[in-house]
Amino acid sequence: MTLFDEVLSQFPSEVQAPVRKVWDALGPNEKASFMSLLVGFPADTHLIKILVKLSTAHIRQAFGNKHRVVIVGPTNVGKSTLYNQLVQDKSDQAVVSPLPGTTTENQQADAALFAVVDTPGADAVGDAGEREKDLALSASAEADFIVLVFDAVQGIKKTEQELFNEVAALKKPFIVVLNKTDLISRKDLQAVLISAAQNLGLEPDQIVPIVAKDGKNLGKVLLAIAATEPGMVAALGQALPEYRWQLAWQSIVRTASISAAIALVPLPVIDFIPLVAAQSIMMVSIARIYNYEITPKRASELVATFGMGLLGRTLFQQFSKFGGLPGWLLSAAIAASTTIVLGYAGVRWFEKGEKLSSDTLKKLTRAVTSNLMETFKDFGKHRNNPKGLQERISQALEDLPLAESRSTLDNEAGE
Ligand SMILES: Nc1nc2c(ncn2[C@@H]2O[C@H](COP(=O)(O)OP(=O)(O)OP(=O)(O)O)[C@@H](O)[C@H]2O)c(=O)[nH]1
Ligand SMILES: [Mg+2]
Repeated sequence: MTLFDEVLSQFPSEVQAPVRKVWDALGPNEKASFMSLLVGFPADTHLIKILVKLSTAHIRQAFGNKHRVVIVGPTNVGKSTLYNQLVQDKSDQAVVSPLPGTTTENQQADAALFAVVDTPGADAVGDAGEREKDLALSASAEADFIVLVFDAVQGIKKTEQELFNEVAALKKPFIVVLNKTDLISRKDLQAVLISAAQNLGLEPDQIVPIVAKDGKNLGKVLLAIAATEPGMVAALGQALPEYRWQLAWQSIVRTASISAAIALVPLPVIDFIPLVAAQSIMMVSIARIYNYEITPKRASELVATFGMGLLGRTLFQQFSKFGGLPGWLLSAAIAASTTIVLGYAGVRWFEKGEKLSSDTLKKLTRAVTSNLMETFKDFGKHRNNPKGLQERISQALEDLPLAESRSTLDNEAGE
């Protein structure tokens, strides 16, 4: 069973056939964005960077001097790769290479919430190796927090144990991360963690498996760093509402594009069911962003309580009287605007348990529809090029200023 079939099976049975029809009619891009909505809260580096950026303003107010986070570990375990994930400015990036001993000096850069230091491998032998180890350990002695990196494939042997003991003896807050876990098969990962923990005298959950190369689990490392400093936790907390909105907005705008695409599919059964299905998936992912778990079935009940389908039809009748947009394009605009407003209503619902009144929903949807009609008005000539049209619509939706700030919607809703 594919992921799509699995989700579809959770919908009420009368919904499944029309949704399947629309699914089959969608292009690969829409299918892909639909599926990415299912993943919900993404642990993706790009988003973590947004969170850090949003927190920076708060942290600047809270601290004069930034905490210093030092990355140490044996050679070639991926310390510089992890460092590069954390630094803000591209020009501060460290050199990464498959050759052991690439980094030979300590280097420091701004990582927004804190300053981060990359060090040479702390396990090399010989005179050069000794010097590099001294550099790494002296940076660690000055650290406010230490990230001790080991290689998941290499595992924990005598050298790693010795380095661990030396770092632990500094009595600084630190975490142990096991990098390159992408090279370990899923079924072996737990055993690798258990064995690494055993060799270090730790519990397996005290070791964070990461993939520095693609940022996997970077969020856990950041949280561990933040947890040692209450001010940092507070800053992240203050940034969280904005961050959640940006995450939610990504779901909303993707669903709005899909909704517009659905409205453009010439179906024998024109109705709102497939739209409701897409919107329900959006609600599931918004719910996850706000730490609620709901099923698509529960989400589709929730979608129904907002009554956006009826509102969409009423607006369609009203707006089509004015002309301005051909009917097929107007349906796409309305499918998108009702989805956007529904998404916003969902955010308010999960955020504060507050249900926007039907008057507010109407007012918001009118405003967003007018705005989209204005944006879509030149798109009529692309009717015969559905792919180009789709792209234009998606782009127009992505360009709405709502991603950065939802204040337009809040104002309109009378906040
Ligand atoms: N598969 C995999 N490779 C990684 C990962 N992180 C880093 N690497 C690779 O490991 C090699 C060493 O990475 P670096 O970041 O230079 O390692 P380092 O610890 O800074 O090495 P030195 O500076 O030599 O001590 C490079 O080829 C990286 O591309 C990862 O998460 N997965
Ligand atoms: Mg390096």
